[in-house]
Amino acid sequence: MKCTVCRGPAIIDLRRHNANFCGDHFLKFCRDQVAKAISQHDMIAPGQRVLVAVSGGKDSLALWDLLVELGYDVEGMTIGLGIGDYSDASTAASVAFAESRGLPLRRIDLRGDYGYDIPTAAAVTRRVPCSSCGTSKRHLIDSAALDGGFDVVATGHNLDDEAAVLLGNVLHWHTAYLGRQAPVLPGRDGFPRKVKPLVRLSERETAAYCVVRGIDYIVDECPMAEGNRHLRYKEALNSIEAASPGTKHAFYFEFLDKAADRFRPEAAEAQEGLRPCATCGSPTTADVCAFCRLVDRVSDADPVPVELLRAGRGRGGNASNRNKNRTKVNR
Ligand code: Q46
Ligand code: ZN
Ligand code: ZN
Repeated sequence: MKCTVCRGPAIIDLRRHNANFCGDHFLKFCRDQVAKAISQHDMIAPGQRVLVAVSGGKDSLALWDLLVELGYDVEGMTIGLGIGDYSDASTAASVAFAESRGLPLRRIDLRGDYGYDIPTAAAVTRRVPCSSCGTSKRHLIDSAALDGGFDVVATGHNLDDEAAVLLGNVLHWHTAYLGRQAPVLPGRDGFPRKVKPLVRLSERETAAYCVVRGIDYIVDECPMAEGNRHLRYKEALNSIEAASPGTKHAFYFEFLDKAADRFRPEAAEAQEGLRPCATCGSPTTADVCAFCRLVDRVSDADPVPVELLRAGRGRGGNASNRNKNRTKVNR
């Protein structure tokens, strides 16, 4: 197998692009795809300060590395969720990456800074872990971006993520979600601008990028994600993609071109009536925002170990219920 560009030995074949690349040209391909996504969707202007949400996984570390390579002014942010060994490994990978490259990393620890962790929150609220996790991550990243004067928040959602979320939203006709599924969410009162520069790269490509760049990322998925619908949608799309390369890309980008605008009114309607939270000032449709209500409810609770939550599925929901709220909704 030869590199399509230089005819040297190729290390990867990309069937949807009908191309093979050597290491150097694969890295160039990844940088070009990210630069193209940023410019096509006006994601980041020159000189803007970017906060990257980092989990220690392949996508967020590849994103951080790519943005630095492309010359952007980037800071990382990681949140210790308290999900057993997974969270320890996640923080360790993020810290090791930042230190090895001398990059700034903001760290928040839910237990140390707010008096709770995700397994405990799931047990106390009796809801799926991804519900309190999503609420916490969104609130803390949004607040850090606004308080820190960042112009934009970048997240590591890749093409597989976006196509799987799109499939889920279509299968259930979540029209308000369809109306705000976009590679860019503009900033407005109380919400920072959010962008997804990896939308033109697949999961396999971000993993290969990390390997070629020598980035040590955590391979294990969050244990709370097992059995969720999002993973099943990815598998379904992967089997279609295997038979027909390029389908995922077409599904997502043709949606953006031809259909997304049709659902904007539903998305706007769902966000009507936002007002400042009485406690923290963040936008909410209630008197007190979901994050402040969560902290109020769970911060004094006795810690629940992640193993207990996983064994006693009833407390956090069964395997399928547990993940019902694990949508990649950004707000
Ligand atoms: S970390 Fe949190 Fe994810 Fe784990 S608990 Fe769910 S939302 S699956 S991206
Ligand atoms: Zn080459
Ligand atoms: Zn609040």
